[in-house]
Amino acid sequence: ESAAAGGVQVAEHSMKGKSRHEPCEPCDALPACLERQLRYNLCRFEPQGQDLFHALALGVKEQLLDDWRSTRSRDAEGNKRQVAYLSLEFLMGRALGNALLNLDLTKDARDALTPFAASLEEIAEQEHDAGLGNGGLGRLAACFLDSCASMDIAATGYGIRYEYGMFAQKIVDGFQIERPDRWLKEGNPWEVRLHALAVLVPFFGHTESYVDRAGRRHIQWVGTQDVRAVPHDMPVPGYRNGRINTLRLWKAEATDDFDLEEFNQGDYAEAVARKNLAEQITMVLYPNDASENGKELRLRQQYFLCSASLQDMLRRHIARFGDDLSQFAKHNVVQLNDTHPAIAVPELMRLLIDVHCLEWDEAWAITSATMAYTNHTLLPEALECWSVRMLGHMLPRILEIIFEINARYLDLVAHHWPGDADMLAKMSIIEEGSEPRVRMAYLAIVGSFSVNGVAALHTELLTRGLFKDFHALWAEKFNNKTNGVTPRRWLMACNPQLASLIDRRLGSDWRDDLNRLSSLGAFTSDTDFIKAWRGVKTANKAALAALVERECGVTFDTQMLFDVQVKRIHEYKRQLMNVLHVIHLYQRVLKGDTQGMVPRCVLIGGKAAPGYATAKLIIKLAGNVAHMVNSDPHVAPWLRFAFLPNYNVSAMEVIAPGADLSEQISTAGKEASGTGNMKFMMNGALTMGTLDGANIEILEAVGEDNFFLFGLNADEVARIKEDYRPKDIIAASPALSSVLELVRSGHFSLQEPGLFDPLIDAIESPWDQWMTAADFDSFVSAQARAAALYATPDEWTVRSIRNTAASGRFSSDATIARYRDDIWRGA
Ligand code: B1H
Repeated sequence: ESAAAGGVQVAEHSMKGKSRHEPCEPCDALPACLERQLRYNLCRFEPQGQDLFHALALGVKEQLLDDWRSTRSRDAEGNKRQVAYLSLEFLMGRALGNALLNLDLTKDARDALTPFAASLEEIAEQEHDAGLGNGGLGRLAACFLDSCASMDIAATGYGIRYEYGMFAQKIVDGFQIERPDRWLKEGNPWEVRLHALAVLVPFFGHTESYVDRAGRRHIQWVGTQDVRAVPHDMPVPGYRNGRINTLRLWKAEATDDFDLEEFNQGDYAEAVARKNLAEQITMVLYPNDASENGKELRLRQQYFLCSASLQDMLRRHIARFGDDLSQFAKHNVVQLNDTHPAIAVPELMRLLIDVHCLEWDEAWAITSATMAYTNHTLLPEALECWSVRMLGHMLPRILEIIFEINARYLDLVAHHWPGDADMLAKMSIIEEGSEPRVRMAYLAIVGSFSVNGVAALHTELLTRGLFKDFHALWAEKFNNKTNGVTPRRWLMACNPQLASLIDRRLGSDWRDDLNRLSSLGAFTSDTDFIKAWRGVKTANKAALAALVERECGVTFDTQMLFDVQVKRIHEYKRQLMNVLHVIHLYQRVLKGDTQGMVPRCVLIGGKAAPGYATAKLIIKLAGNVAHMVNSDPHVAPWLRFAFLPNYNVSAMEVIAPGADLSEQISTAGKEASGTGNMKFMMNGALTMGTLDGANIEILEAVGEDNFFLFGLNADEVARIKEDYRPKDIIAASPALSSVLELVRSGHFSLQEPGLFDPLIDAIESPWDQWMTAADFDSFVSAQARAAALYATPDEWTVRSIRNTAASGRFSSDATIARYRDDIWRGA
């Protein structure tokens, strides 16, 4: 059966027979379960390598299966609105520690491992990160899943089961090398493959119209090449509440409808081998954070995810309420994680009209009451546009529907701005030109009842700038939802020592409502508490130092200020400015100008998109500067510098607890929100930041005395852009001049003179969008203020406590509560 014609799943899931409601034997407690997994499942008698991890994970999965099943049936029978979080990325990291925390099984797991003389920490490290995302956007999706489950919201994450996740970064001679991330090679103990719930997704072919017996005209999408989408479910346990939500990841597989012609010619093996083309769809995650991919395979991934997920939602709805889809939006909401899944808008229209025989108007009412869109960036290079030609070839029926959506919507625009042809062209979903393109953000706005930004400033810039005209048309759609991070992974699990220190002072109520951390403010004159707090920080710094020693061969001293910037490498995030500051400190030490300096260890980590030459050159510069700094014994007492390879979720679990100072130094107006900033704050780091993204709200929450603010604000950046003269600024700054001169001189590229010239040229250019020169002196003096404060350890520690105390606002539970109340009404 063709997917386009029928849109039916390959096999209906049925639970005939008697097993469904019969209670079964309660499974063993974790220790016995672990033994059994090793013996009867893994068949290992002398566990080695990943064996114990696998056995433990399978054991934990077994412990949650009954709750998983009852969550599913409760949701299938209840009346809660179901949330579908559609995302091309879920940056989950490791699952074991988080599952043990949420299921309250940590002690059981330790007991279970005792006979094997293995520590839980050691075993947990065997798990491979699920790196199915690039950075903040993917990790936000993972934090949201944890919060939804913990807040008893019936939410399903729908994503792609990439065979290869985010590449592993190696540094060779200072250069980034990408290595494939075969995260599934030893199997994934958490996932459950559900072949029975597979669906077909159509591609290519063409459309035909026909008239049915009642005289109604219909469109048929025919001659399609169908790909099977097989769900692989991962459990998402809530925090000690018995809810187990689902992350449903689709894997692409070939269907069995082989080309008979090829068969008849005896090319059996070739015909089978050709089926691999279908499986390429879910082979690899595109590693371009905050920049467009534009590749045909990427569009296939997007449509594959959207079609499979919407078919799944429709099946569930019909199983619950029968064929009447009129109440679909009341019972379902789809949150689109950026425009990557925006093709869900026309796909839901197609399924409702072509497969479920609804009229356009009713289908549109349902679709536009179901979809909600989150925008995550204003950067023009990240705004997706798909060529009309490519869409017409790959998804002909979808393109027709997009044209129809656009035509009807432009009628509305014409009504609102009568006689304004420019407005029509400007606001059209189709960008005209020699190669017409579909503006996916516009499609998402038109098809959604809610459009949100991810921090107050970001939402303001969206409504005043990028989406100004849409705001004029539909002000009621726009709303802000400042990002957050889950306090389970980002405080309780990654920083157990700090969590238990807080328990000892506040009791454990804060674990259910992070706002209660504000009571820590009462202990900022308690010298014992200050001492204990610093003790925990020092222990965490030792763990971070051990990571740096192992990965970089650089020795960090826990007495020194730990100054950390970890995130994707991008010009707008200005790692380059951070490196220039390191060079500035290095020059001061060489000159003997150490008055007021404080010994400091600087750490930078992050991946560059493989095709992003400038970002890769910044990594190389960081490595070369680190080499010079670290090999000079005169510098060692004052300054150490390391570039940490392969920064990922698991690394952050060590880094955030061990940082003193968190670098959030993007050019104002460019970082939509940031979420790393929140993880650092929660773990008691002070922020060095610009007035950008959520930094503004962090500053507001913690107060100016507890935050190092510097640089231009977003309005100033926009204003100065008109007449930006970095050369004059550099000439007026002795610090910046001498730093740039030293780089220019080849001091950090003795073998390759001129290697870093492109980086310096960019700073000196009047077109430098990132305005490094404009902010440099302000950055240096904010860094000096940080050093001065660090010289008074108790003063610093008090501010560290205040940062954690004020971090409750940035729990993703608070964020999700607002999604639920304002957007997901009824969830
Ligand atoms: C963010 C992206 C992104 N914004 C395109 N946009 C991608 C865009 O592969 N692609 O095509 C991947 C990612 N990612 C980030 O979202 C923002 O830069 C952060 O500021 C923000 O905190 C995060 C979560 O909202």
